[in-house]
Amino acid sequence: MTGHILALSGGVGGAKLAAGLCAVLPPEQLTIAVNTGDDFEHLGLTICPDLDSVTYALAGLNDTVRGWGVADETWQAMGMLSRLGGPDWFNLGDRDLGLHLTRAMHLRAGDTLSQVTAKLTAQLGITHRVVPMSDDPVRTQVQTDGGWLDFQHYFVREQCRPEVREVRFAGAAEAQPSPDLAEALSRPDLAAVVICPSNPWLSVDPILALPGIRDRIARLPVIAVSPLVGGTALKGPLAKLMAELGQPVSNPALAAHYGELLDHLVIDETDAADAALLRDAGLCATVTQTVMREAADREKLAQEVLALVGGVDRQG
Ligand code: FO1
Repeated sequence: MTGHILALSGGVGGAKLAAGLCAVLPPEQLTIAVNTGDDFEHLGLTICPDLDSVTYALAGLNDTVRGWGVADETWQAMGMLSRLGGPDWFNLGDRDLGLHLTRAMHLRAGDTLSQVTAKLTAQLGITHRVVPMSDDPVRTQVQTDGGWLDFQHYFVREQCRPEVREVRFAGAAEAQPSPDLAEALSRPDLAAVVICPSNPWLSVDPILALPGIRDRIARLPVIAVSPLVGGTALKGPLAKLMAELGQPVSNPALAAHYGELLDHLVIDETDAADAALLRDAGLCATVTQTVMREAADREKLAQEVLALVGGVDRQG
């Protein structure tokens, strides 16, 4: 396959396919644009959970059991913070804090989020381009019976318990795509967009909400890997959220959400029956194993996705 690939990713689930793509594509052929709608300011630090999940996964530092943060983590700083009466609902491990303090230092010195991310990923030995979707603040918020909640308050503090009526991305309309995302989108050799198996409503929509992104992507082959497995989400609030937003928890509903943008949906073998429904709706569908337990699974899925690129017929 020739040409450049733009991958859109949220956190943990997306990071797995991002890692697979990095294993099979050289750095100059791949840009991974990451959702920053989950970001927030906490303890005077800028927390970027999805950027950090992708960074830790590509650096081989991620905690695969907990799903987020760094492996072999310790929690001494949190213990002290808690003892001192600080806000201890959001857990920042000692090693993770090292990254956050370094990011804070660079941001305070005037770096953009893109510049800091380039420095942090390079320091961790990552040669592929991991870029924030935007350097401007975009904040995902969910409407609940108790009013609008900032994303991490919903996700971590409230453990996704409140029913979600609506999702919005504060600041998205005024935000610009980051320079590296804009550059990837303007490349004449951009061959396809790969939407990683992240939550469409919470992790991919913030990227698509940036001005100009949908229009540009609509002219490219777009291949998404479904985050649904066996008719539900392996992790996270996707299934609960789809139901609360009045959607059937299914691949056809997920594809309908992406609408015209999407050309090809890759679905898990446990959902093979959805393929005919997707094809009836005019989409291409590929059935394979999308569950990525090991590096070999991630690479195999990445290879399978890339093999589809030539088969999607659109003009860039
Ligand atoms: N998720 C949790 O469920 N509890 C936490 O305390 C928590 C802390 C945390 C700290 C840094 C970081 O980068 C991520 C963290 N996450 C935590 C994960 C994160 O909030 C979510 O996985 C994403 O925002 C959803 O993609």
